[in-house]
Amino acid sequence: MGEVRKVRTVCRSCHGGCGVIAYVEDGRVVKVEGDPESPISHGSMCSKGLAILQLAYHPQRVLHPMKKVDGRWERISWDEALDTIADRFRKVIDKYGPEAIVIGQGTGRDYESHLYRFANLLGTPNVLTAGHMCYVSRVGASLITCGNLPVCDYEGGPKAIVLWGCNPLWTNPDEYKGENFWRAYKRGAKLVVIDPRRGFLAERADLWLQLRPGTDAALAFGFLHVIIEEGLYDKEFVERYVHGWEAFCERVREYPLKRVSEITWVREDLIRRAAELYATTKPACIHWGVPTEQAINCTDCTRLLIALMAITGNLDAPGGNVFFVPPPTRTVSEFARHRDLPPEQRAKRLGGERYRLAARVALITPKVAWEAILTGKPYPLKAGLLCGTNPVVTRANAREAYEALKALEFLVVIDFFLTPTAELADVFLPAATWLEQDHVADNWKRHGYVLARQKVVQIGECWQDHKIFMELGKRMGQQWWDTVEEALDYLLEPSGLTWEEFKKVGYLKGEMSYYKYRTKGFSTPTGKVELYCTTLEKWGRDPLPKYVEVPESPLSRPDLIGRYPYILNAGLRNPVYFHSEGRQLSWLREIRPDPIVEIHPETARRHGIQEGDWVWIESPRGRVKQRVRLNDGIDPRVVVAEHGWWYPEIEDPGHGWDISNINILIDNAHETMDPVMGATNLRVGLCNISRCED
Ligand SMILES: Nc1nc2c(c(=O)[nH]1)N[C@H]1C(S)=C(S)[C@@H](COP(=O)(O)OP(=O)(O)OC[C@H]3O[C@@H](n4cnc5c(=O)[nH]c(N)nc54)[C@H](O)[C@@H]3O)O[C@H]1N2
Ligand SMILES: Nc1nc2c(c(=O)[nH]1)N[C@H]1C(S)=C(S)[C@@H](COP(=O)(O)OP(=O)(O)OC[C@H]3O[C@@H](n4cnc5c(=O)[nH]c(N)nc54)[C@H](O)[C@@H]3O)O[C@H]1N2
Ligand code: SF4
Ligand SMILES: [Mo]
Repeated sequence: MGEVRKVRTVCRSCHGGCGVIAYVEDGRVVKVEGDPESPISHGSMCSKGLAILQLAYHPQRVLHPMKKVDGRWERISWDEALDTIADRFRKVIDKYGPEAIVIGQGTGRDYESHLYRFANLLGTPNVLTAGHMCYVSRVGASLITCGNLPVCDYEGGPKAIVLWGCNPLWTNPDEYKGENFWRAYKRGAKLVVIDPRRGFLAERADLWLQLRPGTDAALAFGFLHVIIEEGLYDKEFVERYVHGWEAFCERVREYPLKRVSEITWVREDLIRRAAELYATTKPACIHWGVPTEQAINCTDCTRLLIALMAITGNLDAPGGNVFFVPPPTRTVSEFARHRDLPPEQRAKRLGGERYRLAARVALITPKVAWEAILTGKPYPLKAGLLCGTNPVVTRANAREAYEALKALEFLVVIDFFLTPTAELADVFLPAATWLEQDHVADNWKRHGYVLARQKVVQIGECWQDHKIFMELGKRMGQQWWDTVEEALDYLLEPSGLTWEEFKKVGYLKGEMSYYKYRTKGFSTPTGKVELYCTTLEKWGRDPLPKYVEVPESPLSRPDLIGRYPYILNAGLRNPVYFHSEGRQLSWLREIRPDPIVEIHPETARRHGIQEGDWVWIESPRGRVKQRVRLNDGIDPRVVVAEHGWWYPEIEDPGHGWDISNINILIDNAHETMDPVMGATNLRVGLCNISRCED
């Protein structure tokens, strides 16, 4: 037995944040455990975080760069890999311009600063993320409505909590841990759960609103209707800090409870009681989840929920939805040098004219990328670099994503494993996990924290993503630092700390203050909460929110309902997997061996299906199979399926990406997407089910 060394660091097997103590023996991590001193997690860790040991030392993990030669992977050196990429990128730039290169990532992984800097200095406006339908869409809609993202102040002691399409105990999303919610709930807060599915929290809720999937914006109108009609709003706040109140009220009047109830399937009296509970219990917060964004009403739904927070006086009030103050470090946008992207390049952003809000937050929706690759319009995309994303499994209309990525002339993928997406690449670069990197982790900045994630070990030849962007950037003639640490010093400079010093401190917390609008106003063009949005108006869009029917629903597509009679609610998470990750880790796979589709027992009876059967789920775009679990906590008209499935154990290069991948079934036509954000309607469609005979 060698000597055991303990290193304090921060997990990022989900969006991250939990404090970790890693035990190292002979240069190998032998154990990780929760750090009791972490202000975020207080010593707890989940299955995904603990499984990092299996991931980091997994036999299928790729530990060196590779290139594809005649359809087979060959090991190469970092020098050769980076020179090859720089050379190919330069050729594309010479011939088509930098905009012909798409730079992509998936969900937030604390390297946006570096990825965006690389893209901006390269001169391409075409950055593809998950932000069009997740989180960044929420941030964007918040920016144009109230200037900043409102976050639940669980620490401030809410007396009522509305979980609006959010399941924090399973998902620990963004800048939250389920733990924050649970503490506030245990202190006696009332709970309203808005969810089509009766889960652990719906069972415990004071009120559970089982809405039809995808109708959240209509339900929000119902809440507003009650609050305005009964005069339960904060009149002083509305008078002083709201822009467009009269026009907004007029719009709300178009949604009486009867209409809302018909759209949402929620009983009128239940909507009324929930709205009253929220408006009369002070303070109260709304925790919104990603299903409210993966919809045609993405932007408007966010705006409606902000309206609820604002007019009840809960915005930036202790225990309400607040604007946490981040610690003094350099912002991502400054580090990324967004201003250095020349205006003529910015103007070329794919879909930028149509999806103005997406352009405002510097991203594109995948649809326009696939179109540019497959049709050459409005101009061709020729090369791509994807870091930490598996769009073949995680994006709408997966077959189109697959065809498009296959058609790219040159593709680089940065990952741990050869995923179905990585198999389409020409060059593969091996990324370091969170155990193998030094970084100022900032996914928690909107909750007031940045955290020191320090390198515990080196494994194989893997590099942390930040270093990959730096070294590739330098080869492309960009201005970067010599080392990862120097870049971190630059990030930390406003705090007065160097990376070496910050590592010892562990984290920084911004100093919180409430009601900042009383002295500074809201950071919008009118300085107020814009329920009537002047930015949308400037863009020639409806400045007031509205409900648009789900694009593929029994109401909007009666022509499909005979063949596809069920509403598919796609993308239920489970506690052990993060999207398409983790299927190769036996600790996790033992818990969840198969993709699960939930159906109501009545539905099962109708089709002669039993618990555990494999079933085909079919939509107008194809069919995939998953395994049935019966759940009487969903509506018999709804089918709830998991996303993210592929089979690492299948050896051919497709790795079974088309067997159980629910996103093959999901549409991504422009008409189905949010008109300003390009959010894909990932969560809801029509489907049929039938027992697999084989
Ligand atoms: N374990 C695990 N954790 C994760 C992830 C993961 O894949 N696995 N993914 C991460 C990511 S990137 C994200 S964005 C977050 C998302 O995390 P959350 O925001 O919590 O969202 P979900 O878990 O997708 O859905 C939350 C709840 O919304 C319900 N729901 C489904 N459709 C609708 C609808 O139309 N309206 C309403 N009101 N409710 C609906 C679901 O039944 C579910 O109970 O989780 C993050 N954390
Ligand atoms: N139908 C349906 N589809 C959905 C959803 C849904 O609710 N329903 N949810 C959507 C949402 S909210 C999101 S955010 C997207 C997520 O979409 P993605 O981000 O594409 O999904 P992941 O599977 O988490 O990540 C892809 C890859 O990143 C790799 N990876 C993990 N960490 C790192 C790292 O640090 N560096 C590098 N280089 N690679 C890393 C993993 O090995 C994995 O192969 O999925 C979306 N897809
Ligand atoms: S919740 Fe996220 S950060 Fe915490 S241990 Fe689990 S995977 Fe890691
Ligand atoms: Mo997400």
